[in-house]
Amino acid sequence: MQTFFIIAILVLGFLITFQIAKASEYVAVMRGEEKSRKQTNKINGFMMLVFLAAGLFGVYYCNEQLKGKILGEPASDHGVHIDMMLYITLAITGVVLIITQILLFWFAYKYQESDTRKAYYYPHNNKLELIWTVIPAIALTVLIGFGIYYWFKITGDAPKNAMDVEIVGSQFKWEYRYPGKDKIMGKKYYKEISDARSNPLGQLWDDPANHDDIYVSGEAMHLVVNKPVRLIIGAKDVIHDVGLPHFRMKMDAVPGTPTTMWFTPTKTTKQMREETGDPEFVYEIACDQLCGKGHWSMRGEIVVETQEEFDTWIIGKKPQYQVAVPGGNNAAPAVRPAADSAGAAEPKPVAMEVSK
Ligand SMILES: [Cu+2]
Repeated sequence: MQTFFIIAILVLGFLITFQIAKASEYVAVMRGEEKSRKQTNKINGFMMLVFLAAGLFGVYYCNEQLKGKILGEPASDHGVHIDMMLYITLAITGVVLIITQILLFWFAYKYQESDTRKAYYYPHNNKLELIWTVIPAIALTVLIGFGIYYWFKITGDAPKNAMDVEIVGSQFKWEYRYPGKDKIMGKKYYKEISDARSNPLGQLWDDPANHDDIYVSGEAMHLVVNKPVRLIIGAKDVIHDVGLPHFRMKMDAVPGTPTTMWFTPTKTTKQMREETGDPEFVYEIACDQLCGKGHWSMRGEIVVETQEEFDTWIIGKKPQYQVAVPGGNNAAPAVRPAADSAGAAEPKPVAMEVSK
């Protein structure tokens, strides 16, 4: 029994010694860690300043490098206002960005851990919360208010002298329609869409307004300088988007839901070629909605020209009615049986589509 107690005391003694040794080792490690933490803090604090300087220089450098690549002066009346809104937004957010980033990184450096200073516990201040909530809220409301104003203007009623042009997207091309002499776009029905029957937009031939409508595809859309144009936008398959970067306009093309936007082109293609010094300049229609594997090929062009040039161009076009209904008979059947048109309504594949 005595031997057992002696062994037990020895084991306990060993364990206690072992634990004390281990504990002091931990304390030593912790002391070392504290030292290394303070050192890391100093380095991090300094790196905050380096990051601030590098970041601000980066903003400046990117701007210098890329400023030649922006589109230049807008070529529409709305475009001027939209650019102005963009510049105001950039100016406000730019100033806020620079001030907040300088404060953020400078404070991280200046108020890093110090043995001579204790952190001040400051959990809440209603007045400050109110200020930094209300001021940005007012600023953003004003910016958004201008945005909504122009949005309603652009999507609202076009001026009385505006011309209508229909633009329809499908995988993967743009097609256009002009209303002809009566200035009225004829009615359409999607089941009438048939390339085989020369009716790519599904025009209803029993609507006389369709008889002079001019269908254009495979070439540029033509517009008249300084004449407002209302685009009537549609799609045949998926959602596309009429993106007109030079005019600062864009609008989704949604199947079954026509959308509109109007603007006034203010510079002819010729003028733009002179201004940009680029003899190849063309106004571009870019599909702004990822619409499938051939999305990249949905590039259309717009020619902006004088009224005389436009008249000369359009006079050479034959109304689609005369193509689809030889002899131009008004009694042509309007609605064909669904079974007849179902297969033909499929959008035809275009040569530029990527093969599987
Ligand atoms: Cu598209």
